[in-house]
Amino acid sequence: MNQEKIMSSIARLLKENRRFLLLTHKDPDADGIGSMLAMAKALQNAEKEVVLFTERPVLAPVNLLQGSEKIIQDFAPKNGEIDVTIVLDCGDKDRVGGREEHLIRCRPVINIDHHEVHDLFGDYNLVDPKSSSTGELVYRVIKEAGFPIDADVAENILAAIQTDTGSFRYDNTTSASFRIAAEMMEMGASPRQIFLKMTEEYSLPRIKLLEMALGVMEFYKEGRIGMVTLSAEMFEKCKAQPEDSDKFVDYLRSVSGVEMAVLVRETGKDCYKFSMRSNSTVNVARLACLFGGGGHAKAAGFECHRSIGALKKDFLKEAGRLLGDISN
Ligand SMILES: [Mn+2]
Repeated sequence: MNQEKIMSSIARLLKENRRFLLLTHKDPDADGIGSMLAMAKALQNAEKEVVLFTERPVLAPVNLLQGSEKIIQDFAPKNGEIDVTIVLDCGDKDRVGGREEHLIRCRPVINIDHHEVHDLFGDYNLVDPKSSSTGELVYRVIKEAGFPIDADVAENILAAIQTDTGSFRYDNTTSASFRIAAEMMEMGASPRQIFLKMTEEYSLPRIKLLEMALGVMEFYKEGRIGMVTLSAEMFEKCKAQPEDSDKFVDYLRSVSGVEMAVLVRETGKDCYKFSMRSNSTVNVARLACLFGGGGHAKAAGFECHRSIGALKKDFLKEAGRLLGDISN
């Protein structure tokens, strides 16, 4: 099925059904939650019933988005209680967090996403890696279904696009992103308000952790790879939470000559999460795939259960190979 056909099938499903379950990936970001909230409000505006579910309560700053208080963590659907499940911004069935995985048995499942690596787990997969964000795709679906866009829908769509494009700075920004953003502003969304909501004042633990992170920067392959490894002990020392290291990878990325920035975080005993950003044509999603992860060409990640020494060695070998392919 081509994209237009999928789009119209999805729009029809939305119009013809009444009870929807909305899910996103675990540790959701503003694109996941913004897409969920925009879709939910648009469906409600069309007299539909929605259940918004995440396994864990949504954290700051994403919980500041309009309507996030409607997201619940306690839901076990009875037979026939849900007509359609919509999974947003999730390219991998395993990334739909623990209990959500049970929930995606409420079929049919619509999958709306823009990840490059994708296992197409839905019955209807609207997957477009060229889209800056899932928010942009949600906008197109809402338009296709003819549901009205109010100020709340607009705020959430703009928040999704604005954050996934790094405020329209990243390579994934297209003229379509600006057009949709402009329309959302006309509907009442404010980029300034979204910026203020999404960029909370930084906590002291975060700054202490940042100080440590900058102190342990490492560079490999003639400075083309920049890496920071944060141990669980470092988080403990700073009394920092995992989300406090969000965006640290951008510091590495800003170092002249760095083509690939990598933030490694210890998530458990001999368990590490790698977040990668590409500054060049190197496709980090391909690298993530080799280690069982996924993502986009410019931003990807994976989690691995191994000792850090062996893991780093293997990672640098594969990363070096990928960089070698580029320079040749
Ligand atoms: Mn996204």
